[in-house]
Amino acid sequence: MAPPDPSALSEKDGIPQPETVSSDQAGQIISRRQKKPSPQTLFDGISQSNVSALSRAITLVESTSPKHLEAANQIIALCLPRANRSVRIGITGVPGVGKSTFIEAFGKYLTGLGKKVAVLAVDPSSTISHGSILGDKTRMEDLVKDPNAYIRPSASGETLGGVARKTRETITLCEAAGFDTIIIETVGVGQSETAVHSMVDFFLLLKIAGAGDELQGIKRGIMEMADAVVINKADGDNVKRARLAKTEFNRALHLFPAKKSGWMPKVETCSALTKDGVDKVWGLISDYLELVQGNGYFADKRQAQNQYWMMETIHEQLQRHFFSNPDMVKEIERQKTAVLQNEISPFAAAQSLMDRYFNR
Ligand SMILES: Nc1nc2c(ncn2[C@@H]2O[C@H](COP(=O)(O)OP(=O)(O)OP(=O)(O)O)[C@@H](O)[C@H]2O)c(=O)[nH]1
Ligand SMILES: [Mg+2]
Repeated sequence: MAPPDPSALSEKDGIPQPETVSSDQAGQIISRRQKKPSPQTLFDGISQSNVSALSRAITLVESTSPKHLEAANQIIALCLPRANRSVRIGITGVPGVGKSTFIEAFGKYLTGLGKKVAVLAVDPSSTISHGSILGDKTRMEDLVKDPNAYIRPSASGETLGGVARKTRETITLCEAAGFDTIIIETVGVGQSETAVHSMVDFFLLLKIAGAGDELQGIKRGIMEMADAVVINKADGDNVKRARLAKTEFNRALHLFPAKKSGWMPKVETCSALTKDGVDKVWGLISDYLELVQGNGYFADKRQAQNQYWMMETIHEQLQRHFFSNPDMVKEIERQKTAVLQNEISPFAAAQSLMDRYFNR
């Protein structure tokens, strides 16, 4: 036996590994934990309405890594035949109008009717804020806890085109997971309403009663897109003003040309806080669906949207490819300087960049 080490700093050997933990098995657990589920495994989970499989698949769809793109595309291809059996509702309105509060009340009402509700968002500004819905989860307290609801914040870190495409693919995944009512929220700024309008069946503009100048500051385009205007916060002292606003909006909507759907946009008042009128909003959406499913417009619109998104995806990927090419990045900077110094016309500079990109 070796004599004990006299140093005070000496350490004893640790206790040996107990036999019950086999290093073989421990290794297996670690490797299983690290293994990414295959697209088929995720799809199987999604078709069994497994929300964690759904979330993992959405994360793949949202990833910008080319590695994930292939897996994401495979999952979407598997999900497509199961998708489409849903109603997609877009909701827009300026900050503070009550979108989150309304979606909470409306979502709870719908799950109460036995529906499965997914709430998504298109919010390209969320790169910094990490999605308004996320901060909002406190405002959707009941809906978050509802097993028949799924809330997912906006994809971030990209252009509007990128965020919108990913949201559209996320719709497919949610539908395959059995969500039959998809609500897509967007803040009424920039072009995001147009993007949301092009992926939904029904587009709802949320407003509050102002000081009698209801139509001021509303972009004409948004009014034209709206299938319904809902005047929120019609409670307390506001009820009368909300009613007046309803009349004014009704009058204004009649001035727009008839929609291809044959639907005359409706105006309704509600209070997301007291939940008063939330049922009427669903009532008018149901009327709309009955009309457009009957006259074929519902299916036609979805077909047109599919083609639109094919073209959008091409635009987006071409742009990304062009602008992320390191050689082009350098060359663009060079040409920008040349344009600035009047050495070349903007059109000639653009042409020279295109020629270089396409090796002409
Ligand atoms: N009185 C009343 N207040 C409401 C109603 N709906 C929402 N609010 C209040 O209005 C404020 C803004 O509501 P949000 O639901 O956060 O509005 P939002 O449109 O989601 O706002 P952003 O997320 O910032 O775009 C909150 O203080 C709500 O409590 C309503 O029907 N009546
Ligand atoms: Mg909100």
